[in-house]
Amino acid sequence: MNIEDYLAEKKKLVDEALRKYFSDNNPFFEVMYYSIDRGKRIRPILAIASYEANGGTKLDEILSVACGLELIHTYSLIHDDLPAMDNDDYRRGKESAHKKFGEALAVLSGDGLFAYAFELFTESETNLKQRFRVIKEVSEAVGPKGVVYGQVLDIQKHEEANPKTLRQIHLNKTAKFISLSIKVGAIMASAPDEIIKVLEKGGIYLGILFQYTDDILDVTGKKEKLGKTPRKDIFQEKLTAPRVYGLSGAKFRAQRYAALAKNTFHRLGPNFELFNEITDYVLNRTF
Ligand code: GRG
Repeated sequence: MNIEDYLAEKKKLVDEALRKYFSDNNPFFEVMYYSIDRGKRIRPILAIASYEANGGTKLDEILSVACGLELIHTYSLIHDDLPAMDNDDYRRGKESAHKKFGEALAVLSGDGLFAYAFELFTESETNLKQRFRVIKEVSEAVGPKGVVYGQVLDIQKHEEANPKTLRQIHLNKTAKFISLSIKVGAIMASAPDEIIKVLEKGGIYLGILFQYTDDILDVTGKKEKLGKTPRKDIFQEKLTAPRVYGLSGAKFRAQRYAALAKNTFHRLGPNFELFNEITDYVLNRTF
């Protein structure tokens, strides 16, 4: 199966599970689902891919955890779009949550998704030890030691194009969450710690690559294809890879991070070959 087909197949599984988690509930679930709908599902797909590569076979077990990751990711997008943060009216090819429902419901949607994610992480009573570890790892990666800190750095005014600050933003805002997604799949499949460590390292390189391509697409991408507003980083004078290294420098460094990720995943043998293909897909992505 080629990588596009693989990603489409897993995305379908995640989309179906998400629909299930947002059905038969009070009308606020529809409000939250509006923002959940239409994502690329990269993080849950990475969790599933890692679970399967590590020999996991119980799809339902990993799906609830994978969907929880997508809920947290979506909460961060909703809050990022708010007027108090990046102030963006367009997300996932439609009006962002505050534009559609007003700021109060957008804030509450984010809050609701964040809490509901942790309910999904505890969904099954089996693998209690793994689930406890997943919750600990998630809390670390998406909270003040990870995504939230990355956002704190991202919203600051950066007069200087400092490469060290750029790396801190990329690492915390994006890479730790991407790496976490791979890690939780491995934890849920009871992978040995030596493998988890290598996956985590490869995941950090892949995550930095993901943010490089995000920064590059902000310069080169089209609104319809991206589903979000391009050129916002330039307009808001954000600290991005093209600002620090120039567009061609950023593209060159993206290739270097892809090579670092692939060399790392390669150490794990043929079962993990898929991660090399995912890395190339991220390097060459157009949305
Ligand atoms: C508000 C705590 C808080 C954090 C916000 C998500 C975020 C941090 C900022 C949004 C801007 C940004 C470039 C974040 C880096 C992560 C990233 C590349 C998000 C976009 O993820 P995709 O491309 O989006 O996977 P879809 O919509 O496909 O899920």
